[in-house]
Order: sequence, then structure tokens, then C-alpha cells
Amino acid sequence: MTTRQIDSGMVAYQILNEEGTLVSNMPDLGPAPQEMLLKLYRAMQLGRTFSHKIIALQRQGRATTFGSLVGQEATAVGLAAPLRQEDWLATSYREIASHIWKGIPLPTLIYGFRGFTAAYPPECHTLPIQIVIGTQMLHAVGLAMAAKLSGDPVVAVGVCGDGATSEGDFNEALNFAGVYQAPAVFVVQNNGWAISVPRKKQSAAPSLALRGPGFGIPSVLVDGNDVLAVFEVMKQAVEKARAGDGPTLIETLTYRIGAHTTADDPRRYRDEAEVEAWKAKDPIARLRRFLLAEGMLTEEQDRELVAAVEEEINQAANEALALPPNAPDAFFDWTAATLTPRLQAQRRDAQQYAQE
Ligand SMILES: Cc1ncc(C[n+]2csc(CCOP(=O)(O)OP(=O)(O)O)c2C)c(N)n1
Ligand SMILES: [Mg+2]
Repeated sequence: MTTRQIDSGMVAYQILNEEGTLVSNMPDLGPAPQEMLLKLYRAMQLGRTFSHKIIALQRQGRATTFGSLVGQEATAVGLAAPLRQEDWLATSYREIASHIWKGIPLPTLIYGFRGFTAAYPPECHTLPIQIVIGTQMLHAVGLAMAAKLSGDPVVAVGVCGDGATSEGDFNEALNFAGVYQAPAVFVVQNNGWAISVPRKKQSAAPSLALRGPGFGIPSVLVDGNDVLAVFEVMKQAVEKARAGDGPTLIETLTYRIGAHTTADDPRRYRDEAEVEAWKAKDPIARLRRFLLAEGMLTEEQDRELVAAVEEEINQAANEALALPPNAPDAFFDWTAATLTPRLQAQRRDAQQYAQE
């Protein structure tokens, strides 16, 4: 196994290097490896195109604030691909490509970025995106403990950013999971920044993966721009959790190429040279180089694939834009199974306000 040395003093696991060359064994991709490689590639393209589309809609006043996933597609796809449908996924806002892989329909996701809510299919076992930083890690542990107590062979995955590791919720989630050996996998997408706060301000630990052993949780550092490495590490962690052998913490080293959200201007706080250096490690270009070199994809097929992905996203956007908006008080339907008297009063206020 060849790996690359990183500043943290730990070594990030890598299978496909920046040039798109295999530096470690290909993971077990199931009965049809070539199809799976192309599926992973397409899913990353879908994530990127989705991101571009919502940002364009936001600029036109047709979508809400949105956080770009450009540069982080390998982590989002690689973490979702080894999951079974019944495994739970609890993510932040940066992992739309994971939700797409889990089967959430594109129009449902796009409708969400119009500021409205459409139910996720319950069988997808995916929680809606979480904006409140770090809380989804607790939800993942709760889902994992429920599975454990019920004897279901189900794993729950919590995904957060580097900034979220400084939240109490993150640390409480890991502590509880370690003590009770929850069948959970925690993924920290270390994309270098928490809005304008750099990774080094989050922890003096040389790597975020090193936070795990303090909770008695085995941890892995992986190249987050290498979809195959993320897939392999995730697969092992999920299998381990499913076998009853407890949680794992995975730090994926990646980078947010775009702005934090459509409400941010990263030129105010970060060096353009840093962005350029990371562009050279692009996760999609890396797998594309490998597929082209192996003869699994031609330039022509690649162009067709990208055009088909764009068409799919555009059609889904048209569908989502044609849907009627939620009623102004609809969000009460999603907050509690039974509204308390105070919430009922608030709902009446909201209805009255909307009519004025
Ligand atoms: C509890 C809480 N505090 C603050 C915020 C405001 N906020 C939104 S995103 C963000 C930074 C998160 O950084 P990170 O965890 O690294 O995730 P990334 O955006 O880089 O994917 C903050 C502080 C919030 N949403 N929730
Ligand atoms: Mg971050």
C-alpha cells in the first residue's frame, strides 16, 4: 500500500492518486466492478452539476442559500455507496450527493432549495439535511442505538464538517457511541474551513481523526478526494459496525473549492493559491483519468455522460419549479407529530399573518 505523507503526521489512506493512478489495491466493488466505477463517476458528476444548478437558480432568485459541494464529491459519494438502503444517513448540508445516492428524488431535493419541504421517501432512511452544526451526530447515535436495541442489523452514519468537531454535540455523540458501542460510523469532512475559520483553529490535535482514540473509537484518515479510498474505508467501518464491533471515526481530507454558501465571499479570508493547489487534486478529474486510461470510458462517452447528467438535473429543476409552494404554515407539519397548545397558537398566528 502506497500512501502519502501529510502535514498532520498521520498518513491519509489513498487508492487513486492525483494523477489517477492506482497506488493500492482496487476495493471490492461487487459483482460488476466496471459498472460500479462508472456509477461512482456519474454520481460525482451529478453532485457537481446539482451544485452548479442550485447556485444558478439562487442567483436568479429562484433558490435559497446553498452551500457548494464542488471538490467534495468523492467523500459524499464514497461514504454513501457502501450503505444498504436500511442503513441510516444523517448529514449536514454539504452532502447532497450522498442523498442522491441514497435515492432521494432530485425534484424533492431541489424543491427543498426553493425553501419548501417535500417528504423524503421513508424507505431511504435518510434524515433531511441538518443546518444546526453537529446535531446530526447525536441523531445518528440515537438511530444506531435504536437499531442495536431492536436487534436490527442496521448501521447509522453521521457526517459533519471540521468545524462541527468543536461542538459539544459532536463530542457527546462520540462519547456515548464509544461507551455503548453503537453501530455507528462518523465521517468528518475536513474541507479546510468552517466559513472563514481555518481547520487549525478547531483543534490542536494534528489530525481530527486523532480525536477518536480519546473516546475509545478507532479512527482512520483518508484522502477525501479519492472516491475509491473513501469507499473502501467506509465499507470496512460499516461492516465492522454491522458485525457488532462498534463505531469508527473517519476523517476525509478534502477541500471546499467554492464559497461556503451563496452568502459568502471566500476571497475575503483565504488565499487563491490554496484553492488552485486543491483544484489539481480534483476528485472527478482523478477518476476520469483512471477510467480513460483503463479504456472504461472514451472522451466521447464522457461528453455524452456529462450532457445526460445536465439534462437530468435540468428536467428535475423544471419539475421542482413547477410544483406549487408549500402553504406558509406547512412547516408546522414537519416539526412535531402532535402540536402542543403553544405551537397550535403559533400556527394560527402564522396563518393569520399570511392572510394579511
Ligand atoms: C450550532 C450552529 N452554530 C453556528 C452555525 C453557523 N454556521 C453555519 S455553517 C458553519 C461552519 C461549519 O463549518 P464545518 O463544520 O467545517 O462545515 P462546512 O461548512 O465546512 O462543510 C457555521 C458556524 C450553525 N449553523 N449552527
Ligand atoms: Mg469545513
